[in-house]
Amino acid sequence: MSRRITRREFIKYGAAVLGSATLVNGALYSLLSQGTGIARVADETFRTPLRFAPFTQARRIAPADDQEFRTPIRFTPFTQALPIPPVKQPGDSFTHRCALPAVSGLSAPKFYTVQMKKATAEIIPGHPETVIWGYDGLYPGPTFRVNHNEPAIVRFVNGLTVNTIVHNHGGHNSSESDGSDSVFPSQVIPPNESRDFCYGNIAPINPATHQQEISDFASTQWYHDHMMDLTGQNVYMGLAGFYLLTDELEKGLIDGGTLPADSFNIPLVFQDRVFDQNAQLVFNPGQDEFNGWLGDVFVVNGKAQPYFNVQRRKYRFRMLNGSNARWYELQLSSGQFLQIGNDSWLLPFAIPRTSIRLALAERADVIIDFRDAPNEVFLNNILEQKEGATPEGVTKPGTPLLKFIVSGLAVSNDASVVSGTTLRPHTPIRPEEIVQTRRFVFAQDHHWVINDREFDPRRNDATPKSNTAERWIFKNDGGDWSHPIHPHLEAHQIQKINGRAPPVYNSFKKDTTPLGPDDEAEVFIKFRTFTGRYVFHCHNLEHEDHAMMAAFEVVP
Ligand SMILES: [Cu+2]
Repeated sequence: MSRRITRREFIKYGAAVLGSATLVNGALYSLLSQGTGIARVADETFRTPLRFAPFTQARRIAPADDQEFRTPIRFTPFTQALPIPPVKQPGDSFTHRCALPAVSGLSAPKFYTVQMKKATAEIIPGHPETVIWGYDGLYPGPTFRVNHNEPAIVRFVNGLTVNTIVHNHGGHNSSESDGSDSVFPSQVIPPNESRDFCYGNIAPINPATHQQEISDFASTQWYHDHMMDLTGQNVYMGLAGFYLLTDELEKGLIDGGTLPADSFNIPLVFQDRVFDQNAQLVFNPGQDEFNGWLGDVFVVNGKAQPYFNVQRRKYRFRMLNGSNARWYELQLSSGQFLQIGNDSWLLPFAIPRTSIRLALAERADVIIDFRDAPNEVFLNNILEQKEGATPEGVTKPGTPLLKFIVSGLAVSNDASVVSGTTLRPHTPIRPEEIVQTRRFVFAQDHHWVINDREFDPRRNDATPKSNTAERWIFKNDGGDWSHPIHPHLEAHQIQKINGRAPPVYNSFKKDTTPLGPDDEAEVFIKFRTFTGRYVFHCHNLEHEDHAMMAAFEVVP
């Protein structure tokens, strides 16, 4: 039975954490929160049972006892440049057993090899390098840039000491290459082994025409670890990167001068981390009863509070919330965003936004116009969050995550995109296509559950028929938690949030739908191209790891 638990009074972060992190002009930045009186959990019945390979691998990455909960070191922010992850280059072909989708028009695949390994990186300026686990030893991993209909066969080699598996988030891929160990255990990559993942880089296939639905072709995916029970740890240690796709339609927008060229197209992943006195990562989510592990150091592309030099022109940023449990609401100190994409997909038209909230794993593809900007512009997080369970209210001006240093004269002939500019067409799933309604309730019952049950990889909780559309209702039964829900394989379209139409920017394609406390979302989802087993789950990585996941099987 689902049991409602009121907001607990224990294991709270110090109330001053985010307040003390607020700064605008780059003065010395104290990360040390004061007076964090950490109490032990009183409610023993609350324990997550950890039924799936509990603690078989190091969960506690660095000593993190109750007295060493917050990052005890300081640094001066905005003294180091924003790192831009390198573009992953294809290499020699290799023998593989991948089944690429049966689609006409595919070109020869490109072959990539990625080595997962331990490395070090200077995350906090002026402090020792931090041990990370990176794709190719990089944090974040290299950025894939791939073309429509040009398959990528990626061999991931595990040079770490933990099991891994790779999920290409937002991808439309076979079950085998989807990267969920729970439904495809043979794709788990044990230490010193490798597995191949085959990405067709196609759009879903319309069964009537046998043509790809170009309206559903993705732009901004990200790849990250997806090992049940270890996802939070593995992503926290650095296993995440961007996977960007493009097609003729998007190239046309760029070549025609509507969208900025690739050199002004920058990925930004926002993450929060805790460090010890030696600048090493601290991770111990059990300390907060798996509500979600929050950091107190804000990291963008693997660097704590960097700066980025920009010209007076329009830039395109792929903004990703890559944190374990922290939500963001992003706002500029001057100017506003022009949103051109939501999660993986370009929007049908550009939408101005004064601030953008990103739940876990959500992305916003935005244009920032610096032509009339002052010499310094801060990208601020105005959302307060003191515990992993859920964000709180908005606070201004918030915490600056990134400083843009703007210089030069405004360019003429800049990208032409403005509010309302047409981007990718949207083909809605129509109500008359719906053949089935399913309801999923996300709750807390000693552990994180869906419809009162924790995840069991042997069980299918839905068996949609291929080439049909369904109505899925996601209900958050908890007044104290938020859950961003992510079904694999397909986009979904939000019809209603709490009985009302969603805001326009959330009314097209999504791959992650945030549920605030007590929220109910109704979405349409259509299952195309592939049959087989997939999962959907909460994307708070601690909730996901502790059983808030379900499997579904697309059947012929
Ligand atoms: Cu959750």
